[in-house]
Amino acid sequence: MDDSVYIGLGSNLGDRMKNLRTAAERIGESESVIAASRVYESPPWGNEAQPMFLNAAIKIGTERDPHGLLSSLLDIEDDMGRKRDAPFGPRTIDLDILLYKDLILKSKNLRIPHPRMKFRAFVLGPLCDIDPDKEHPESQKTMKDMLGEVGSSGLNYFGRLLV
Ligand code: PH2
Ligand code: MG
Ligand code: MG
Repeated sequence: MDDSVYIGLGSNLGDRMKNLRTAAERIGESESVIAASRVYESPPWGNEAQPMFLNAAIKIGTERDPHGLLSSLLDIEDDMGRKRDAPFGPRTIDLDILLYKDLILKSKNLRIPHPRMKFRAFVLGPLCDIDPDKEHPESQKTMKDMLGEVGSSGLNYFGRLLV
């Protein structure tokens, strides 16, 4: 049984690095942060007419259930001024539950594993920094193999998340 929970962080508005760090600190106030990835810059996926993104991931231990964790992440997004306009549009901060233990969950407002992570180097790259041999609970593929499939072109090292 794997108890790890992985959160994806993204920002493409304002001081992007500061936004990622503030969000990681805020998460650390209520969860235990076990590991952090590096920070990467990549072009916007899905809606190309917007600024470049910074992305990272953290591994946490949590006592919250998935919906409880989601609502605490949404509170942090709201506190940090996140506006919810266009799907895939620009955002000060985006906090996504990527993997929650070995759970597969398909509810109306929450799907775990994150349904688009398998297509996204900006999610898989950070996860590979933390746990390259972690298996996806549906495909049983490792993060490393999944990153190999999508390739990491366009994903550029930008800096460290935690200093
Ligand atoms: N998030 C999106 C849409 N497109 N592109 C990149 N590079 N990084 C993101 O985090 C991202 C995106 C909506 O969640
Ligand atoms: Mg997202
Ligand atoms: Mg989101």
